[in-house]
Amino acid sequence: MANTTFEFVADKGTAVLTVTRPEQLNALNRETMAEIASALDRAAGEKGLRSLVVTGAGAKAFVAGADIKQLEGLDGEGAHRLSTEGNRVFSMLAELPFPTIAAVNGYAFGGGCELALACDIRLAAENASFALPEVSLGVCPGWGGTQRLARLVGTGLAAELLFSAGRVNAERACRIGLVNAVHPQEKLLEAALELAAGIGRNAPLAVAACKRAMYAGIEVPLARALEIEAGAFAGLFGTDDAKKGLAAFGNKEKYEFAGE
Ligand code: CO8
Repeated sequence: MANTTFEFVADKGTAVLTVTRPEQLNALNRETMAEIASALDRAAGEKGLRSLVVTGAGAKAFVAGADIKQLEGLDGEGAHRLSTEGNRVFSMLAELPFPTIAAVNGYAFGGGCELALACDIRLAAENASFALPEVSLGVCPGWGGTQRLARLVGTGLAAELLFSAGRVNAERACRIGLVNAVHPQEKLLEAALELAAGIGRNAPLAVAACKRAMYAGIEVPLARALEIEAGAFAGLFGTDDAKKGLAAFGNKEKYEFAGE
């Protein structure tokens, strides 16, 4: 993979997907998107994987957006194809059956911001900067930006960011809930891996059930959402992990969840 790397850490419990086009500030061209898709395919099929960290190479950028050079000259049909294909890839990321953490180590603009938004959790380096600058280029976000941002921070803040194309620094991003925490640049990956390891110590099927129920639930009325949660809760009682985890508490023992 020339434009991305995919590595396992922590006894294969966590994988790190890094976009590696630092000379272009990790901008996403077609090849890079295809590589991300195949890395996500691999992650989805990897038994025992409990989390994925997504980051960018270098000290300047997470991902500075879709590769603008590939947008020039597109007609409506080509733009629709590119949007649909990007949405397919980012939805693969969003729908992975385990948690995903964006370690945003610099510029997260346009498609880069949308990549971070497709993750479950965002951590930022102090130098991180977020923007959806598409309207300043005469276009609008096409990889989920108008949808996932509004769902995350609400329509008022999303409207400001979308309409102004303005930048949000790490401190403000944290204040408005766009990121969960801010770390010094050199500690960011370590913080992401530590969070991933902590999540990985919990029962994977239970974590997956939380993820499914949470995202399915926010799309429907609360009464239906609570039914979804009840179904998720009930479903876990057939698992070994629930039986052993609950029994271990009573016995004052520590149980290492096997994901079964
Ligand atoms: N695309 C292509 N190349 C880029 C991009 C990008 N998004 N961002 C940076 N680069 C390249 C630059 O062209 C430059 O290359 P070269 O050295 O060959 O000239 C190199 O990276 C370094 O960049 P700069 O010299 O500009 O670095 P600076 O530190 O001066 O500036 C910035 C950094 C502020 C991040 C600046 O590069 C910038 O403004 N980049 C563009 C940011 C942007 O507008 N991103 C949004 C793009 S649109 C988008 O993402 C739409 C997503 C939805 C697509 C839907 C498909 C239909």
